Formats: sequence, structure tokens, C-alpha cells
Amino acid sequence: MASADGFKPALVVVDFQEDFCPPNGSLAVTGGRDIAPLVNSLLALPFAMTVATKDWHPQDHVSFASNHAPPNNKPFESVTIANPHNAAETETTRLWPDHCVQGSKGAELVPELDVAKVQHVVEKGQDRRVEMYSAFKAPFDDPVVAQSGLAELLREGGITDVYAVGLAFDYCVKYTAIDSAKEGFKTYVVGEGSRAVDPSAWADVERELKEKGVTVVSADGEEVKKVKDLGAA
Ligand code: VGL
Ligand code: ZN
Repeated sequence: MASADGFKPALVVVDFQEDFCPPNGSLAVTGGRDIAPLVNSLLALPFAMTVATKDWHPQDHVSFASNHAPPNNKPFESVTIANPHNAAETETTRLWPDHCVQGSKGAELVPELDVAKVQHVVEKGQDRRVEMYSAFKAPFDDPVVAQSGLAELLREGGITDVYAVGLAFDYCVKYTAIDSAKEGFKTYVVGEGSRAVDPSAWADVERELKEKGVTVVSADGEEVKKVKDLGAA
């Protein structure tokens, strides 16, 4: 639904998958599964579009510590990777335990998520050569390496505002929200609908998001109320 002022919001549920949730996820985020009721309550609002993203890696993905040679192959260590088309463009990124392998149990959306209310599922992270926290694109620009089509999907739907929730606040939610703002969408992260790999990083991430034009809001705040009010219009 769109209001008179052209407000057309989308909800993007980032990587709400088994591997990011206790009790069995290989990269479980503390409290990750607990966001389900809040996320489902948002999915029930009159968003113009709802999207769930999935981290969707091949087994030989560059972000898996298991695919690197010792000694620099321990999960949570940092490595430098280069743009596969341009050795001069590099980024430092973190290694992870194997997670969200395409077709595996761990890659499934959690059963608590009300998928009947999810209109589109966007997969990301399929290119083994690059990390892709953002549901829009991999971090390389010269040239661009991997894009999901999410920006086009939102644009074709006439979306003006993006509300992001999901896992994890300090990785995929953060980079998805930053790219959403870069793509020109007014972008919010609904705080109660997310959890961080490192909860002590929350305030720093919130500050960084703000610098990049993204606001962390509350589910009880005016930004979410604006979506609720679309239903009353
Ligand atoms: C994520 C680490 C590795 C995330 C994905 O969804 O936040 N984190 N891959
Ligand atoms: Zn991943």
C-alpha cells in the first residue's frame, strides 16, 4: 500500500536462517531465534513488499576458514581477499565456520518465520570468490563482482523506504542497510528485530549506520507506526 505522500515501505528480513540461530547453528547469534515474534508482527503490517534474504554459500566459499591453508585458517581470524578481476582492489574480511551451505539444513529459513507473508526470497553469497554480507552486492566496485538484483526488485516495486531486521546486526544487517541507503532508499533497522554476533559492538554499529544515513528505530516508534497507519488509511 502507498500513502498520499508516496510512502511505499518494504520489509527486508536478513538471513533469518538456522545456522545463525541457537541451539544448532554453526554460527549461532545469541538470542537469534528470539526475534521471530517481532519479525512476524512486522510481516503482518501493510508493507508494500516483503523480502527474506538467505546467505547461500557453495561449500568452497572463500569466507569458510576450512577452505584456507594453515596457519591463517582459524574461524574469526581476518584475511585479505582481492577482487577476482582486479588484484589491486582488496578488502580485509573475517573467516567463519562453514555456514549456510546451499541446500543444507543450516541454510533453511527458521520454521518460526511466517514465510507465508514473505513475498520474495533473495539469495546471496553464491560467488565462492567474494564475501557478500550485503544482500545487494559484494563489496568490490572496480569492477562490481556480484549483485543480487534486490535493488531492481525494490525499485520495480516503487519502494521508497526499507525497514531491515534479521541477523546479524553487525554484519549482514549492517551492510544490507548501508547499501540500501546508498541505493537511495530511506533506510531503517528495527532494533528489536535484530541481534549481533558481538553485542558489545551494538552502539558502534549504530553510530556507523547513522553516519551512512541509516537510523536504528524501535518497533514502538513513529517510523513503524507510519507503516501501521497505512492499513488504517
Ligand atoms: C553473516 C557472517 C557470515 C550474517 C553471514 O548473515 O550476518 N555473518 N555470513
Ligand atoms: Zn556467510
